[in-house]
Amino acid sequence: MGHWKRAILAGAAMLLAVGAAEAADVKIGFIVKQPEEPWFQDEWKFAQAAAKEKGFTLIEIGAEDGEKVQSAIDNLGAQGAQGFIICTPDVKLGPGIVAKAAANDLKLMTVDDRLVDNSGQPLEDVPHMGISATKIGEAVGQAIVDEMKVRGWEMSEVGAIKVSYDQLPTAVDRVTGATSVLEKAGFPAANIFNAPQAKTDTEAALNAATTVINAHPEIKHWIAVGLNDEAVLGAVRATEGVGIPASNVIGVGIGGAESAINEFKKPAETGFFGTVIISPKRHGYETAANMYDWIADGKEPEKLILTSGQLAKRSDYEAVRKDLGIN
Ligand code: FCA
Repeated sequence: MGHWKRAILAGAAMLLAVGAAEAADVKIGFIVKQPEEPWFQDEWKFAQAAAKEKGFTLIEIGAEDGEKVQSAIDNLGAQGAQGFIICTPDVKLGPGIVAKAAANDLKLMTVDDRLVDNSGQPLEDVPHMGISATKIGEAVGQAIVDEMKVRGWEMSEVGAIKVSYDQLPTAVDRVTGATSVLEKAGFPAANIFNAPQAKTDTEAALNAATTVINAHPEIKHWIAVGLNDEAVLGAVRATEGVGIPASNVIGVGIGGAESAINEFKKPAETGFFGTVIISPKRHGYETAANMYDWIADGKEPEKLILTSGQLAKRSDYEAVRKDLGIN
């Protein structure tokens, strides 16, 4: 072997070694708005699986408000991270998050909730993975329409609790998807009652739904929709709180994580009839893996990926979860 050939080979070996050393140095942050919510714990779990597989470090951070988001990003910068994925507590923080990420030289991707600019338009330059909110909402609405038929309910005697959180566009799309299918099926628009929740958790939904139920003693049966399982569970708890039997309630959530599963595992059926299961595996594993490929190989992630969902009921949720690879 000639002198120069050996030199080239040595150079190539060195490059490989540098590449490997870099992989171990990659640090990626995964910031979520509600760390106590099972959906986000699942996202973290699957993001950690990507970290293990690819050999990078994943830093999990919960940030419930704008201030925590700002300090989380600064912390990541100080720790020498190269990028982060965020589900923000407030999509209007968009321009601020972009600026903070740039100031700390961090690559940025969003998950679940898409950042918006000052006029409410999505920040299309930031790679995002979300759910196909309208379609999934429509699946919720269809599941409820089908079950009302099975139970032989007169739609004029049914009230819909629409647990809403209008500052979050994906929440608006989800519930609007559901109510549009209801209305197309002949559900009276006047029987759809708005229950705005102050926060996206079960307690806030329970409070909002209780107000609606108390205001409408004339309603015989109740259905409930919302942006996630927690919202619908809050509405179901509200019906229980005023003594409405489960057979008079059809709630269908979105998510399919532990909150829904615990409900399905209860010995007696509750008003929580089903959920459209979405994939924390795709949202956690894929965003983390895509961020890694971006940092390590300069491979830019797709700007927008929307994932789908699948209806599951008490009777088949285990099979559906297995199907989606989220066991
Ligand atoms: C939003 C909701 C979460 C989850 C996620 C996909 O962030 O708040 O519960 O549904 O979208």
